[in-house]
Amino acid sequence: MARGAVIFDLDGVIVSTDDCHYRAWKRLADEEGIYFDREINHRLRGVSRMESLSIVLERANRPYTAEERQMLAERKNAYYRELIAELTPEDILPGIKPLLERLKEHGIKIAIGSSSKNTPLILERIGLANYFDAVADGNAITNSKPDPEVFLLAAKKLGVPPAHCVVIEDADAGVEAALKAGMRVIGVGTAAGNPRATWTVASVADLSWEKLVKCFPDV
Ligand code: B16
Ligand code: MG
Repeated sequence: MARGAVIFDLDGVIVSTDDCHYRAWKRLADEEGIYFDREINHRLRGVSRMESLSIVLERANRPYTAEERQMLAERKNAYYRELIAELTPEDILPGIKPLLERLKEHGIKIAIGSSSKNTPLILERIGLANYFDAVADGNAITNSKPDPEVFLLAAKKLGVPPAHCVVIEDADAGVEAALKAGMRVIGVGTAAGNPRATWTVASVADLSWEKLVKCFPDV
């Protein structure tokens, strides 16, 4: 049986696509005359595209039909894909590549647990398309974070019990999702101040290997 697994969130943990999301939503909101700033953007972390749109439209001064919402979401995604098309392996965040390699060396499984439907494109752009033991993403789930579905799916695909999985997340919604899945969770970046996380670090580059392997007693 596998020794355990680390499940990585994608946006904001592996790569800073969180800023690309912000710029794409900002462009859409400006075109529609809707107020949008980084504080509102913070609420979109980890949640699905359509739920994100509902949050953006809270500031709209008129209602939008279901058809209009669909078109707005598609427009935002086109802007976002223009930005992520520029990603390269250089955009992988500090500390990620050495951690992934060390986990592999020690027989600890690695997976992606992301709400994003653009996960395959992002992984391809940063050169990690066939790197993970399992990928669970927005294309395969019905309920996005804070629902635990994406992390439970990752664990199932890996064949590792949830209690033997550790999640690394930058979103408060993702911290809740991991806890609901019965997993331990390390809060990084914007989740580094989240008291609900099992432990927190400013960046994956600051993560202690000694502390992490204690989660996997037989390693
Ligand atoms: P897409 P994660 C999430 O990815 C983002 O944090 C969130 O801001 C975004 O709305 C969501 O993916 C859906 O993304 O529009 O590409 O399907 O942080 O769970 O990796
Ligand atoms: Mg994230």
